[in-house]
Amino acid sequence: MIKAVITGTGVYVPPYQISNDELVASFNTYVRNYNEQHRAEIEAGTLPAALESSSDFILKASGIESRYVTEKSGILDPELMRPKNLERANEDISVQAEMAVKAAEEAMRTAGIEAKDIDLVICACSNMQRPYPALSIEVQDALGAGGYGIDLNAACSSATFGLKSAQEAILSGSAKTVLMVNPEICSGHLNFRDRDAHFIFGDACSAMMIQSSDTATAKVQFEIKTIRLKSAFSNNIRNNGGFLNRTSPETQFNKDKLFVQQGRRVYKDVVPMVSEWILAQLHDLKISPHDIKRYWLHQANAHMNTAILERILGQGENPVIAPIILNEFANTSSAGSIIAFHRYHQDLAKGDFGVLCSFGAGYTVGSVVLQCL
Ligand code: CO8
Repeated sequence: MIKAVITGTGVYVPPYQISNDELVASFNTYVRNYNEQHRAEIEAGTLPAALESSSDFILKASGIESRYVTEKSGILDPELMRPKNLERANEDISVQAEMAVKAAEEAMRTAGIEAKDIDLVICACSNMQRPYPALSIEVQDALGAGGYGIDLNAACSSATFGLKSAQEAILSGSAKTVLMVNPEICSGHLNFRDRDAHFIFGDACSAMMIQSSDTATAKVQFEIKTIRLKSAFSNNIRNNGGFLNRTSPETQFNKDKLFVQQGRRVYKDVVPMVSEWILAQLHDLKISPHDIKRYWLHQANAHMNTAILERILGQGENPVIAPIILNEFANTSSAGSIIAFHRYHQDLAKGDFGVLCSFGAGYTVGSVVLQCL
């Protein structure tokens, strides 16, 4: 019987890294300038003073130490606080497609396949830099892949939702070789003036090759045993940026047109949701959570992953069982759990089980049980 197997992964790491100290220095300069500019209103009590950020808080609250970004100078400029000049001419490959191509090339090398073998490209990520033509089709063209491309967005769970589409395409016979890419430019939709969130995200792109077991030749393969997806509507993570913004020019650049969240609420809602979801899936497969060699969890907050592990295993933080990459990358949305898989799967032996799980805006949860072949 044909199975869907993961045969290769790749990760593109953007060229610039920003430490917490660098980010906080820029943010605090902005705060001091803002308070100076609004001194009269602040002293009159008609405007609250802006509060400074701190590296200590960021590390303690989230576990994040640094992040990679596609463009650094604009983000750290206290007058701008956004990446700059990331748009290109139509004749040139777009920034997001370019990072996808780089990650894809590594995944293809690992899987031992050529672009012409690909018959489906799925671009799955939180934000596409344009509505159309689909980014997946641009990636398909840049690689010289065949078949067709589709774009898919399920926020931080885009990659696991994308894996489900890849698995279904393979099992139904509509594709043999699927490339899934997750090019995340989170810095493009992060409000670097928002003290609650300015430190949360980074940029990166992950890629996965998913193949039909009858044609896969890679030495290391992971069978996709089951994938369970869940969504439950919530306004606690939201971004109102979109094509209707221009119909209300007076609010076009309001703060809600970038990433906004109720972080505490998200934490409290998502931890039980995810742990119950994984436990139910493993129960139905008759696999004990203790027999899972590795949990590649979504990389948003290190404490969140510890709390989920506590509920699943009765014990918390464990970098071997549930590796953390968010200390270096911050939250890279859909790419996070795939980067964790990419870096920490080589030591698994034939027969070992692992769980790849994402969660985020929507809310969405995607849990994938894998077995090393
Ligand atoms: N520096 C210093 N102090 C601060 C700062 C700061 N930068 N920010 C807040 N504080 C202060 C607050 O003012 C508060 O002070 P007080 O106690 O005096 O009122 C105190 O610190 C505690 O504040 P919080 O309660 O807000 O802090 P938390 O401990 O809850 O930590 C976190 C905040 C880190 C945001 C945490 O709540 C968290 O990680 N929650 C989970 C969030 C999550 O997982 N979200 C998923 C989002 S990703 C997703 O779904 C994909 C979206 C698409 C991608 C978007 C790309 C841009």
